[in-house]
Amino acid sequence: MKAPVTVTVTGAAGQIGYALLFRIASGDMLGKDQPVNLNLLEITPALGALEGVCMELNDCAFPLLNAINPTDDANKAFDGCDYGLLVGAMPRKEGMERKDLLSANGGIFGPQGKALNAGASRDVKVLVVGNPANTNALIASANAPDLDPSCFNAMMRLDHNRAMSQLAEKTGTATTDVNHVVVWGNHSSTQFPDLYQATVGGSAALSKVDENWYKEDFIPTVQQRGAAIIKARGASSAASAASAAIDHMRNWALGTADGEWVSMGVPADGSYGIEPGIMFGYPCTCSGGKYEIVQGIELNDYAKAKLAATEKELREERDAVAELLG
Ligand code: NAX
Repeated sequence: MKAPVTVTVTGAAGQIGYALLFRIASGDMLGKDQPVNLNLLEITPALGALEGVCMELNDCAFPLLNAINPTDDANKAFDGCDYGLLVGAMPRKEGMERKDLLSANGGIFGPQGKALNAGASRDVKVLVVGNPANTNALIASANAPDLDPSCFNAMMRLDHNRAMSQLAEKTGTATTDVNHVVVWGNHSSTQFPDLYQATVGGSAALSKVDENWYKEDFIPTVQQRGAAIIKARGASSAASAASAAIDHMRNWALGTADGEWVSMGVPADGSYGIEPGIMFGYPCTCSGGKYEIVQGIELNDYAKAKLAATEKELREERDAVAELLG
């Protein structure tokens, strides 16, 4: 058996946390041969609820769960952290402007970035789930100057999985037949779910569905899936978000299959004309614990315009939190 690694989850008593922790502890994220220590961060008023979650984790008697450390102290939570899932965030409240939401979250992700900088493993993998995920990831990274920016990702995987599933359903295939779907840009309604490279059973997806369905039905369905779930369930997506976080981390840590692409929010590096300084959803492959942005995709004018719109939104978000970026 391997030595245990430390996984820190913030917002651990929330609804995504509840769907996430049991899967991490059962080995779905890092493999059935990888013991884990769970460092669980919550705000002080939620420590009681978190205690209940810890009781349930214990009651599962998971063979891979080495230790559980609940706390309301970010420095303790991130001490020795190998994998960080930053789920806890300030929800948008009635009448709150986007700028207020961004700076309220800055008050969470700035200090968490500093705590990661102080105590985490130097090749920690941090996935930001809490919204606005891309800009929260940027804030955390900017506050962790001693960690390489590539240690920080934002979650686009739920959008990616939603796109895969919509395409499989439309074409009467399984998600395992679908590949090279990309969700570019921001985890918001400006995201661009791209089917121009996508394949279904090895053939071009757009030879199997008509372009009108793609642009008028598929894209808005994927972009607005979160709102549709809230309407149907009366609560925001939690199990699917947790599952996407597991998928993202598993691929990042253990690799993607040969030829498989996954969408990851990563620091822009100039690829596809996106200037550095924002966290942008790109097609990626992973191996040896590192991600790489897929290069060489030809973007048509439609795709270029969509990328420009989501890039613009991310730059505006970044500018709105400029004072938090050091
Ligand atoms: P919940 O409100 O159920 O849980 C959030 C938890 O975070 C609460 O228990 C709260 O006490 C805790 N928290 C708040 N501030 C904290 C802090 N400073 N340190 C530690 N914990 C803190 O929300 P949930 O449904 O679990 O969603 C969590 C976040 O995920 C939200 O920001 C949500 O918008 C975001 N989502 C992101 C998705 C993505 O694809 N990137 C999709 C799903 C989800 O909407």
